[in-house]
Amino acid sequence: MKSEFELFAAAGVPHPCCVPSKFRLEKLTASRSASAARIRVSSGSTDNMVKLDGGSFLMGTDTKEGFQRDGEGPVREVALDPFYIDAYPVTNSQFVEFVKATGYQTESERLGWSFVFQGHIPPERYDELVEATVPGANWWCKVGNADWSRPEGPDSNIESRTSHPVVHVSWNDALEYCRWAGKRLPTEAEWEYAARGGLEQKLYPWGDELTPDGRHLCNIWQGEFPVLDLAEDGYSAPAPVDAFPPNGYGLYTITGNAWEWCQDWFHPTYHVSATRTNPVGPLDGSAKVMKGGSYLCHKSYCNRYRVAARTSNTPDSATTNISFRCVRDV
Ligand SMILES: [Cu+2]
Repeated sequence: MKSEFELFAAAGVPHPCCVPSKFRLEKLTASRSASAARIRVSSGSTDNMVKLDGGSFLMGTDTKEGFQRDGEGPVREVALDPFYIDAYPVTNSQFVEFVKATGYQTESERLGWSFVFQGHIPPERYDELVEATVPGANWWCKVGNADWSRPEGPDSNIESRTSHPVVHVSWNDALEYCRWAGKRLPTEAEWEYAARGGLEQKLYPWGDELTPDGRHLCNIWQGEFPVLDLAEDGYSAPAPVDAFPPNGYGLYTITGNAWEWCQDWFHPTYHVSATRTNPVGPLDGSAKVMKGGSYLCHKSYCNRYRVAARTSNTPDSATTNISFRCVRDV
């Protein structure tokens, strides 16, 4: 019998090293009906949001750092209406408020497991906690009862992590949070425009140099993945959402730290001929766009902490390095 992980590969779901997939067909069907067209939402509070003017910007990259197979190119001019975006990713304490108000159970809770990074599991508890690993990416462990409030499984908690991005949230979970907050997920174009912070065609939200004057400006992996994390940036797991200086638009930890869900379905080439005014991505797909990279990204295999980088995951997937932030219309 095929393992569930082998089934993802058989279904042709993108499966990059740093974000494993859960992939349940019935969840995919439900997500498809929820996400086909442009939505406009403007009821939520604008506290801790930044209003961006929109207008035209150059999206994507044609540089050698870009992954052409991901569809990072070609560079194209995209026009956006003004919108508000959260200055920070949604934190654990904000997610607590949402769950208290609604009683919402995340997909990881209902499913009874999630993906935990091997380096966060105490070696002496590995055999007890790890039910399976992902073939070809065995640093991803299936851990029972791991979820947003117990990120490393039973006995773990978020008490000292109230200002960290909420993790183990699927795209479907993120959508429920947005609905409650009177907001929505950013489109990929909105996310990238915001992440660029007003700079044109730079690799990172602050410029082209990863560590200007030796300073770390985002939380990614230093050392040898996946065995040695030197944590030279100060963190070997998600950092508080305000751990690094903001970009030119006042947005914090927009790259590195945790991947951020976008509204759009992922396709490697759809955008080449699609509309360039308020684009929302393909009408259908099997995986949702994620942007920004995470604390597990390293240039030796995945320098997707660049603003033009993109990856994807099925809308029911969740890991210790996926989070989101919200936008709302003006
Ligand atoms: Cu990565």
